[in-house]
Amino acid sequence: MLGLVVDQDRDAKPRRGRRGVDTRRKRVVLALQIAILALALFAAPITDCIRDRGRITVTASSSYAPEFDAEMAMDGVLDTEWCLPDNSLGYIEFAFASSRRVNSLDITNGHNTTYKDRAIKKARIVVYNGDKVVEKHELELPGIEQQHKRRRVRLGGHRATRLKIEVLEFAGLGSALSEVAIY
Ligand SMILES: [Ca+2]
Repeated sequence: MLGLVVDQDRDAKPRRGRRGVDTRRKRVVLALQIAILALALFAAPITDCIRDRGRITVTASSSYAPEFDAEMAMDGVLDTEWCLPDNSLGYIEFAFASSRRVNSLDITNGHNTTYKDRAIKKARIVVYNGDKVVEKHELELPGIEQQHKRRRVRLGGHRATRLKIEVLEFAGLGSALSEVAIY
């Protein structure tokens, strides 16, 4: 009798253990799936920033204030922005450490949640190889949106040393750019 009880316990314990392991595995898999989804949704700018750090120098015609400098458009953070002074046009330029092909551009427009909201409506993308213009592309954006939205612009794959975004029209109090990634 005692042996039977011990056998039942031996049978039962591993089953409980397996169920526990299976449950933990399911939780780990679910957590990984959520983490991967979160990375896909939110971490792309960070990944871009790490990839381009030290390889691209960002400058601009001017900026609203030091905390809105040109580098804010390529720092991997959506909530930081390059902003031009109120009611003015200008440009931002991305200079490459060495000549490279430029196949596409991901652009996330500005969206400042304070009362000073602003965004780009029209811009011209100009790709240079040295002093020579190798490509121009007109860009139209919806202006101020409720959420940051990343948009891809296909480019010609030319070899280039720098890329400039010239602001032609803005919405709200001026122009702003949250993030740019160049591929
Ligand atoms: Ca940013």
